[in-house]
Amino acid sequence: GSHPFFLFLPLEYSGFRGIFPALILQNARAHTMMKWVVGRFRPPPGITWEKRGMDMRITDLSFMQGYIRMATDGANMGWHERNGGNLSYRMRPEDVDTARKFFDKEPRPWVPLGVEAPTMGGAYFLVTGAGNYMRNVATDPSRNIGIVELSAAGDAYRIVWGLDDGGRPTSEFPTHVMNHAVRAEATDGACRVIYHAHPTNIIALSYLLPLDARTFTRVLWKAMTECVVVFPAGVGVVPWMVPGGADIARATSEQMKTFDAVVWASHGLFVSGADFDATFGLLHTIEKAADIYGRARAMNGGSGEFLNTITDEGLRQIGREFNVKINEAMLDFPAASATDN
Ligand code: 2HA
Ligand code: ZN
Repeated sequence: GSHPFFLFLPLEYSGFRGIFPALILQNARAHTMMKWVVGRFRPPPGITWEKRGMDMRITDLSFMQGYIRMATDGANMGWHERNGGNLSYRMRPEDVDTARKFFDKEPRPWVPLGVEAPTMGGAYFLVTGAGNYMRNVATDPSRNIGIVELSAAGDAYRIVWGLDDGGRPTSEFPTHVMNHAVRAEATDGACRVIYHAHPTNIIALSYLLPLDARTFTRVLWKAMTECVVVFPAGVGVVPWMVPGGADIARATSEQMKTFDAVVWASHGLFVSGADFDATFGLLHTIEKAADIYGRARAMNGGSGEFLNTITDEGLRQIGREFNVKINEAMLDFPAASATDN
């Protein structure tokens, strides 16, 4: 049977004031019948069925809206050519509660994940489908994204909503799950979003710089003043690897123990965050810093030796003023003693 629901119906137009909360219906037939009954009230223009809480769609849920907006924004930024990039959201228990009535009556079969993430056992993820285009998520959500449930052992998944017509989660799903496990642990459970994109400038930079975290972090921190506040731990780097498998998943999650952002050489970027805004903003900031560095170098005749830069002491000063703990291993000189202030 279906779930009971409450109908909160403003009755201004029938002479009542306030809210009428008393209709509790038990099944789809009663739902249809009540739509007919309530329809007799002739709602004023602008009061849709959705606004009355009837015929609510899964895409009306706020986590869905946040996901869809981010996918669209990323596509509009040019970070998702063709089927490039993918996005996953680890659902809160309350998200699962509100979404559950939309789940398939019969979940699809379990599929091995290829890696194991025991701490993620039983979690639900909203995730991009393999081969699907980010730019199509908004226009056709149930075909391009899906909700998957992880097995109790965290080593298999099954689709419970979406990915219509035989779709499956992104090829990078193993990396997403392992990163969720590592970042959830690193942030006391705060991290909920993992995002992979192909932003132009950070990829270009991976052809110029030595592929180590310290070099990339210093270049990006010094390219734009607020970078060190946005990613005070720095960025990790994974050398070129074949994408989509368990090896790159393990290599990335190893870096994610220290960093909330990891560059994939000649490929793109993986970032993590507590919500859609923080995660999108992190990738945007890193990509913009890479853009500025590349332009400054081009303006400088190709050289990375600039007339002006932000000093290491300047970075430390920002850390003190903004009260963020900067990863000292990325800085050149021993931290100034308290008496130097
Ligand atoms: O989703 O970006 O790395 C396609 C990819 C794989
Ligand atoms: Zn990719």
